[in-house]
Amino acid sequence: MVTAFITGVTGQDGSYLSEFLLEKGYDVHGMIRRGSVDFRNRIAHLEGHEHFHLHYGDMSDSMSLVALISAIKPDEIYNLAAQSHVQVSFDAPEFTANVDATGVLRVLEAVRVCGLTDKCRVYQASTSELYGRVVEVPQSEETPFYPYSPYAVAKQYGFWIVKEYRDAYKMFACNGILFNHESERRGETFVTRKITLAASRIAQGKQDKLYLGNLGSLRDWGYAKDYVECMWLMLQADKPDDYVIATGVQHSVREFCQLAFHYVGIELDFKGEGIDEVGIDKATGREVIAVSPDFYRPTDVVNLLGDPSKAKRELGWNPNTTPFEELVKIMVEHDMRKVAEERMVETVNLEEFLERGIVK
Ligand code: F7E
Repeated sequence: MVTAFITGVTGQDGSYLSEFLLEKGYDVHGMIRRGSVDFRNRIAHLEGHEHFHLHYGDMSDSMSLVALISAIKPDEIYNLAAQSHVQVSFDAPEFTANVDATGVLRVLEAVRVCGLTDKCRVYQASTSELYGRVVEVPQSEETPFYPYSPYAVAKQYGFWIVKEYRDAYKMFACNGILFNHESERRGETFVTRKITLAASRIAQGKQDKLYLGNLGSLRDWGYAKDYVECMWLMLQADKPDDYVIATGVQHSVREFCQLAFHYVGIELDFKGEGIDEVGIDKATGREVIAVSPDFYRPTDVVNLLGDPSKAKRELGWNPNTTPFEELVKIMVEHDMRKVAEERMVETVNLEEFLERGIVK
């Protein structure tokens, strides 16, 4: 039986990857952090499975990583744990560096000091944010990096330390340069989920307006469930390498809004520019989207489009299993059901709280 160790198991990708590996007959071990609130909802349905095990540990705690890796002796490690919110990385840059940069080193060193360098294969969750202030469009494995946030700078260290361990110690370690990947399990403050939840609440009369930042930002959005397969494929290859994982199709935040609102039965018209731009419900003339400076970033990455040719060619991965339109539909249908179960917004403060997106 193949044994996998997943850091970040409670996240969107960790939960899909656990399901995927369990289905393949793996013994899956996940690392969780102790917290005062329950954040295990994405994996609750897996708890109790005879081959699914959870352990306490932390990316900032070398000893816990060494203890877990030496006890589990995994064949494959998927390092998905991160402070993954780009805007939050401006507010907590040191924490982000500790987890997203040095944390990767801790995992690699744990593998080495436990004597597992030859046995254990390592997948590192790298990111399209490395391309940052892009120097070319589309971006491939050959495109130079230009990280443009504390998050991306930390992830750049993670990327290079993986390459270093591959060269220096001949470790089977790979970087998956994943472009944005979304789903009905996406965190509620990332832009796609924020939009599908707000569209659902507005359609059901539970929210008045959605406040967003840069509507012109362009992203290559794929379905997270499809992307976890590629993480696994990378570790099954003959040799370790780095791969761009993307759909090769690009849309703006504005287009995402238009489609999500369309699926809840609201056709949008956008008027104005920059901070004055608004989204209007064509049928009623009501303003349902407005721009707020709260959601602008000090430096923003605005033109991401991936070229997944290498993953397609070398790993046989299909980048277009779930097209953009279907992804948005899956998310909206899920959130329409979720919102239908929510109680009515009762107080002015709570309403404001919801409208403004709670936190960035
Ligand atoms: O922003 C713009 C925002 O927060 C997308 C993470 O998984 O993918 C993710 O990072 C774009 C940005 O994701 C709002 O300025 C406008 O240009 O959904 P996001 P992200 O920053 O691309 C990469 C691949 C990762 O590695 C990260 O871990 O949308 N935007 N208005 C907004 N973004 C948010 N969050 N909220 C807004 O109101």
